[in-house]
Amino acid sequence: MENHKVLFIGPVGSGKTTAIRSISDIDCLDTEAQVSDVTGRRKQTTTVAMDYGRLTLSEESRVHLYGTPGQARFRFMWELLSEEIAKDCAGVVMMIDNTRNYPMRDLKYYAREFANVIDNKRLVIAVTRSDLRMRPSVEEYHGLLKELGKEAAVCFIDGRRKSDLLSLVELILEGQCDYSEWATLKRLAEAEQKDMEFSSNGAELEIDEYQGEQVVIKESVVNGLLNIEGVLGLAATDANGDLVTSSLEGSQLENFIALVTGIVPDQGENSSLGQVNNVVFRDRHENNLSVFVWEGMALGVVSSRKTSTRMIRQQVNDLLQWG
Ligand SMILES: Nc1nc2c(ncn2[C@@H]2O[C@H](COP(=O)(O)OP(=O)(O)O)[C@@H](O)[C@H]2O)c(=O)[nH]1
Ligand SMILES: [Mg+2]
Repeated sequence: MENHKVLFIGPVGSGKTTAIRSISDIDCLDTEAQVSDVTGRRKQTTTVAMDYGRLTLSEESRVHLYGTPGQARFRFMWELLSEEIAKDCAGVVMMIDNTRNYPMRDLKYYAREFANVIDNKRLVIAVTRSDLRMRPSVEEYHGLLKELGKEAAVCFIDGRRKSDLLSLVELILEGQCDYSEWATLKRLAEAEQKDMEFSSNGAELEIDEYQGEQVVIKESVVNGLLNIEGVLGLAATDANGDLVTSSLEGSQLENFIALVTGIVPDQGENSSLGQVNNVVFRDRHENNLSVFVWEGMALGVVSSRKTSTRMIRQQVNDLLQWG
């Protein structure tokens, strides 16, 4: 019996769980939890541990499918999966959701986070939700991969279509597996999904046109953040140091300005938005001030002491990508 492994990585909502479920011929491991944060606007549950599914190709050949949780707060699982599962996997499928605000930043981020795995494995970029937004285009992704010095096929797929996913697995296993019935398998899948409706379930999401990869703090991001329980206010400055938005007053605002014009220590790369530095301060009123700095811009979020600052960080990331 040949056992092949394929690892699925990528941001929340890009379709990893859906993909693995659609091609698995066994019931999938369920490590989904209800989402309680801004992710909930996009989907009801999120993977907390990992996805696992299995695809039997023939009596001699099986494919084991593993999916990582998307949110960076479950990063410990990424390390485990890259160390244990990825070392002998046939290849990696990186799923990218084309409707996020900065999908190419996601690609860069996951390429960096999983560099030790993908540097010596076959990599396929699977772009989903292109039914909702066409750009970035295949050419734009190719350009980015070239810039990064990475070789990978770029496939625009529908993450819900089994036949599309079979094509991805076929690409990964090409030359590594003797199975030759892919065409039949895909035809069967197409027949199965013939009567299924793949609605563009994004109509209610109001997805903006692609604006390029320059991070901007949109009004919807500000409102989204202010709606989070425990968030008391925020302020942001642009690359020139000018205040672009603020709901802070008095000493809180002064603190924020003083901090961003001063020196913010480097806390490492911890976000798909590139080099985002994040430090947390506690103010006189025992509230937390989380400061995020990237590419000269700064965002300060004041939250009550009871609210987890890690949660705030995740929400800032999700909102900047989705808001
Ligand atoms: N419109 C559209 N929806 C998709 C596509 N691919 C996946 N989805 C939906 O997007 C959501 C993805 O969620 P999930 O699989 O949990 O993503 P994960 O966080 O990567 O595991 C599901 O509701 C899918 O039905 C696509 O290509 N187009
Ligand atoms: Mg998932």
